[in-house]
Amino acid sequence: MKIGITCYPTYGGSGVVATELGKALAKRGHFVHFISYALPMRLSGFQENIVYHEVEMANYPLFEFQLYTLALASKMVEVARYEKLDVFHCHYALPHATSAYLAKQILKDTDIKIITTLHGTDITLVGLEPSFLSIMKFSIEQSDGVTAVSRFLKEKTLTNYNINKDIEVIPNFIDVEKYRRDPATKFCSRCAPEGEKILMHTSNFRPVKRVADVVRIFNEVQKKIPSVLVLIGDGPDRSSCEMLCRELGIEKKVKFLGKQMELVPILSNADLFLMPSQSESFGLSALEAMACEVPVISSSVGGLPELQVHGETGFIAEIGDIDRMARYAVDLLSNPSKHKLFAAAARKRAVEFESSKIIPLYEKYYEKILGNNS
Ligand code: GMT
Repeated sequence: MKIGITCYPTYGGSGVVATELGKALAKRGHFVHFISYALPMRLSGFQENIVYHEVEMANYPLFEFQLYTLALASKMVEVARYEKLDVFHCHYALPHATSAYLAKQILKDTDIKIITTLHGTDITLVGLEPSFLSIMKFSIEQSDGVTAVSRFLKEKTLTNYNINKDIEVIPNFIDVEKYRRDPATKFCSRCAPEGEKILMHTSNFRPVKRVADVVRIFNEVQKKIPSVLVLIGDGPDRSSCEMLCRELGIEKKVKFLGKQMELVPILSNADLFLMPSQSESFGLSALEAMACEVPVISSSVGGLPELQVHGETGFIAEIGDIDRMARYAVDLLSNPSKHKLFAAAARKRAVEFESSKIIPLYEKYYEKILGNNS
């Protein structure tokens, strides 16, 4: 198949899923064309069957705001026509599915299909803005196929937008060969020189991630257990979290690593992963941690209970219940045999989301939407 993938190229779950999917599809013999405004973060290096097409932005003094949706649609038309694409696969609905709809109108002489994969904040936050509600509903309804990364997200989409459409649930996936604990890595030995327990969190530091809760949970834990907190990523809440660490007097025990490309050597040092999000449609970073044998303490929101097994791979608590999450953390960190069982269970659960099991679900779905599933 010839597949045009559009995603956000930056640090973020939807871009990671889109890029890893494209790379896996290319390895399986499909031709994949990435269409975006920048090279997707995980798309470095040459790979057979993959081409990247950059959306060029027209600059004209009259355009106070750049016309990305239109520029993207134009590039989609160009790539589809000359590369004879079978399908546009849009990751994150806005504006990608809208641009694809526009492109498809221009490509009326072709039979190109649109598949939109919903990832989370496109449905739970951005699309609910009153100014976007109708365009979101329209773009989803006009897609030939729609997938969501959890049952939770599927239900939210149907009810939030009052949509009557088949939505296929295809969860996030992980390369469990690449994401496996490597005991040889000593990445964090400087962070925890006295053998302290290491708690970790990865995110884009947006309010939805509640990173301040991560800091507060750690503050409780470090009172009882010698420990350090390693925070990976960057975003709007980072400065206020750094400030909070200073206010709590724990700044020496908290390491902000910023954005990191290679997570396995870091995760391989973690004892516990914290994800107290306000909303989380799946929780890809929790899956990455679990694959590296790191138990997770998370909130009970969204798709997290579809990933995590409470009392086996980690613990789940109500949003904002810092005390309970801290108690769970102390319980696990002070009980080595229990921790070992949880770490093994986390890895075992992650293996259920192995790429080789999930990628064929996308292929099968493409076939269905293209009408090749005789
Ligand atoms: O929350 C992020 O890290 C970014 C966001 C995105 O769309 O880039 O992630 C969403 O998509 C991921 C991949 O499908 C999911 O694993 C995340 O749970 C989801 N984030 C939220 O729902 C907040």
